[in-house]
Amino acid sequence: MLQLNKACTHLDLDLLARDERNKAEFWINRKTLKEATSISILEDMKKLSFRREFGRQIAWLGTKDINYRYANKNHLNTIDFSFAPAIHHFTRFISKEFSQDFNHLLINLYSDNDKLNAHKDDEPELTGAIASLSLGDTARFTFADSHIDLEHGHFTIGNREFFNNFSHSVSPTFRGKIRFNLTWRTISS
Ligand SMILES: O=C(O)CCC(=O)C(=O)O
Ligand SMILES: [Fe+2]
Repeated sequence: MLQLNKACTHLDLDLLARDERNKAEFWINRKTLKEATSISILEDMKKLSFRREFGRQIAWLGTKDINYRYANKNHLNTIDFSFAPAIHHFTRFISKEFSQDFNHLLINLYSDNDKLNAHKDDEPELTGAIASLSLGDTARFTFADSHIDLEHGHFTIGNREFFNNFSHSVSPTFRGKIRFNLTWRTISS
């Protein structure tokens, strides 16, 4: 079971301090999660079923009846966060930390040579930041003239301006093993 209090203590999200975040036009932060938290969330992954979409597999869950529509496809939440207890705890934690009601979680699963081509997460119904957690193998996240290698336990969060302005892409995994990337979003209704 996720030890939320310990996880909170070890997850100091103020890599870029709150007031600096408020001043910056674009920002993306990265931090590493406590291993116990990553393992609990990986346990939740086993309960989900994934389907193929645009070069990788996906699953989604979140607040009932919230629909995230992109690329002419609906992603309506029929599974509530409470179905996945570690994810549920972590969602509440980041929602409080960032004062944002994350109501949709899109999970990417990369295996073999899966990758994600350049895209923006700029659908008009998306509001606020997108938070993401990488588990498993490492992949390269490329944006603008820059990149970050996302390893197991890396938690990133980028603001709306970042996702509206920067295309980003994701490489195949470095060691050919599987990688999960969980992306928490807020869909306005
Ligand atoms: O796999 C990643 O790190 C990012 C995934 C992504 O860009 C997305 O789901 O929109
Ligand atoms: Fe994206």
